[in-house]
Amino acid sequence: MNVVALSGGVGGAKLALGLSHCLDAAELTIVANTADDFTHLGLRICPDLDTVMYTLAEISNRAVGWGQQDETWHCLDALSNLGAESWFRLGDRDLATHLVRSEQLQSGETLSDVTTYLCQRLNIAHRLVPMSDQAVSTQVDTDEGRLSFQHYFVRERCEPQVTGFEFEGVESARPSPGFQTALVDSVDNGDGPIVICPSNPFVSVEPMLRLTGVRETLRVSHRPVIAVSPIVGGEALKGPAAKMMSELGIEQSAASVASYYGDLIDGFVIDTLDAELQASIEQIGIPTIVTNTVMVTLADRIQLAEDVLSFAATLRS
Ligand code: FO1
Repeated sequence: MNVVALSGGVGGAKLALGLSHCLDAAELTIVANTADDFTHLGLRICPDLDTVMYTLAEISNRAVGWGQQDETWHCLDALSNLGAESWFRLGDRDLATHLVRSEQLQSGETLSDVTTYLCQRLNIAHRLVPMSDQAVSTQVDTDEGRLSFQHYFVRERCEPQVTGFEFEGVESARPSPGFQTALVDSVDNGDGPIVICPSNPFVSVEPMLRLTGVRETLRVSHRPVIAVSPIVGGEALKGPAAKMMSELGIEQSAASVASYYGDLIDGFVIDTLDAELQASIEQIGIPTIVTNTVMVTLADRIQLAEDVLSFAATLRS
C-alpha cells in the first residue's frame, strides 16, 4: 500500500494520525499545506506543518489543536511587555521549533530538510513533507481589503467578509521532492489512494492542488482520489470553511465540497449527519460513503482512516 494524505491543520492532522496507525511508515506520505506560513518576529512559522507534526508526535495541545501540550507563555508575556506583537500566541515550547527551523533555513537548508530533521528529533516514523520548498503565501481578499492569511485568521478572527483568495508565489512553486516522489509513485507504481483530508478546500487544499503539475498528475494517476468532507451538518468542525462558503455565495454543505472538487475526486466521504446528501452527490457521479467523520477520540481517527482505506479498495480511478 502506498498512500498519500493531503492535509491542512487540525482536522487533517487527526485523519493523518489515524492513517499512521493503520499503515507502516513506508506506506504513507503526509503532505502539509504551507501556504499559511509566515514570518513573524523574525521567525518562520509553519502552522499546518507543525500541527501535523505535533499531532503525529502526540504532543499537540488537544484543546485547541495547534501548538504543544503543557505549554507555557513566558516569552509571549515578555514580548507583550516590550510592546511587541502578541496577537499570534507563540508558546515557549513551540518557539523552540521556530527557532531551530529559522536558523536552519537561514543556513541554507530547505523546508523539507528541516521538517525531516524535526520529525526525526520528535521520533515520528511516518513521512511528513511540506507541499513545497518555495514560499507560497495565501492572501485573503475581504471587505476590509487584502489580508495575509494569519492576519485574517488569527488577528482578525476570520471576521472580515471574504471575497476571494490569491496564493502568492504558487505559479513558480514546485511540489517538494517528497510530494513529487509520492505523486510520481502514484502514476507509476502506486496502489493506495490519494486522501484529501477533512481540511478547508479553499485555503488548505487548493494551494497544494495549484502547485505545478499536481492536478494534472492526479488526473492521470490510476489511484483513487478520495476526499473527506470538512463540513458536517452545514458547519465546519473547525475553522472558517463554512463561513467562507456562505460569503462566496456557495451553499454551506458537504455536497458543495464534493462539487468543488468535482472530477478531481473518485470518492467522497460524508458524516452520518449528512446521510441524506449521499444520493445527490452520487447523482453528480461521485461514489460516496457515509460514516462517522467527527474524530473526537483516537479510536475515531483510526476508524475513519480504516473506512477511507476500505472505500478506496472498492474504487478504480
Ligand atoms: N491559531 C489561533 O487561532 N490563535 C493563535 O494565537 C495561534 C497561534 C499559533 C501558533 C503556532 C502555530 O503553529 C499555530 C497557531 N495557530 C493559532 C493556529 C494556526 O495559525 C491556524 O489554525 C492555521 O493556520 C489554520 O490551519
